Amino acid sequence: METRIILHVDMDYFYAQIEERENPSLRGRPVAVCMVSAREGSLGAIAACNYGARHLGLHSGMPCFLAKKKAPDCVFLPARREFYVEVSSHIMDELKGYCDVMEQVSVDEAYLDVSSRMAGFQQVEDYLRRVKSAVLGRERLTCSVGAGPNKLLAKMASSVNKPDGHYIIAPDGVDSFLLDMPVSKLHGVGGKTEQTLSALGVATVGDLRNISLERLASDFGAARGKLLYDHCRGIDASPIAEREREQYGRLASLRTDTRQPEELSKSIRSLSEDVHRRLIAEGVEYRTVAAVFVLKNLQMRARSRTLPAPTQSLDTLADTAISLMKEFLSEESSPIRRIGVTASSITHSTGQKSLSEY
Ligand code: DCP
Ligand code: MG
Ligand code: MG
Repeated sequence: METRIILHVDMDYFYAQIEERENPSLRGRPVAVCMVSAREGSLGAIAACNYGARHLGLHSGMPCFLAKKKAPDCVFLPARREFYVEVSSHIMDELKGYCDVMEQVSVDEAYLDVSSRMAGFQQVEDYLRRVKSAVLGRERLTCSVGAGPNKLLAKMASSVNKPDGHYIIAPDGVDSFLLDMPVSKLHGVGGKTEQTLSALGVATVGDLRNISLERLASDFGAARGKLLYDHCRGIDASPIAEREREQYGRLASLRTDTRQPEELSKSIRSLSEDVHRRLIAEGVEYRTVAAVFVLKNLQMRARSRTLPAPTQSLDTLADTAISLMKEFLSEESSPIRRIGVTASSITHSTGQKSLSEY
């Protein structure tokens, strides 16, 4: 296989950084974004922390009530997941322009195959800076980017100089990057694997190279054994697998908090037009429509409906979202601050229009 050039882009403290951007008075303060249990309205676990909050010992996954005890001066905010997903989709659209194939792996990270965009690794640094400034220009958010000859190394590289950093592992730098690294830092080596390896006298990635494939296969099974054998050598042939986007959505703030059906309908129509444009551009159909509501107290609610068959219709999208909005108004009494429309259950359009669409 020819040498590939793979980038891994990962946004810095993603949810928390978005909240800082939205509210500049948060800058310089420790901030944690908490998942909220929709039913009880109570705080669950921390989803994201900015670096100030990390210095106070907070981390994602930590229960929020514990975090509040540990760091009472930290700002705790409820997660606005749909909004972050919306921001994420703009970033992913931007990144797509910088590669031939892209694989989005989570809300804030993606692999980009940029092999055809440059002559070799000596040009990567320049390119990384361009990618970072494109993301910053589009969404005013920083990210960290790693480059390597495969996904394994690109991913490890992106975390080396986090936040707002970049790091490049060229093919001739793979060994010096890996050899002295603690084996626990190798992708896929968790606590239990680390223990088993330690019993074999393995502390560093370099030590792991001394263990035979047969031995690894007998201790970890054929598939995992082979993976460990390859990964400690910096080998990873896995392809960049483009994934279908799961949903297309738009969210917008209303001029004032409102419960006026006419005004909400108008917003829904215009958001639907945006979503529809993207569906057409990518040649896809949707089967599920959701209307999303951010209430006055910033809590988020959604109502969704699945249609009998996939469609690309703009009217169906808008009308369904409007009827969901009316249902919502009859059930909830809070004014609405932001409103959104999403289309999901995405499939590729067959190109055949049903008679009713002519
Ligand atoms: N996330 C979450 N729950 C977790 C971990 C993450 O909800 N247990 C969400 C919030 C994060 C986002 O996913 O902002 C991205 O996750 P990352 O692991 O990339 O973490 P961050 O972007 O927050 O921080 P970093 O700067 O380390 O990438
Ligand atoms: Mg991140
Ligand atoms: Mg991430």
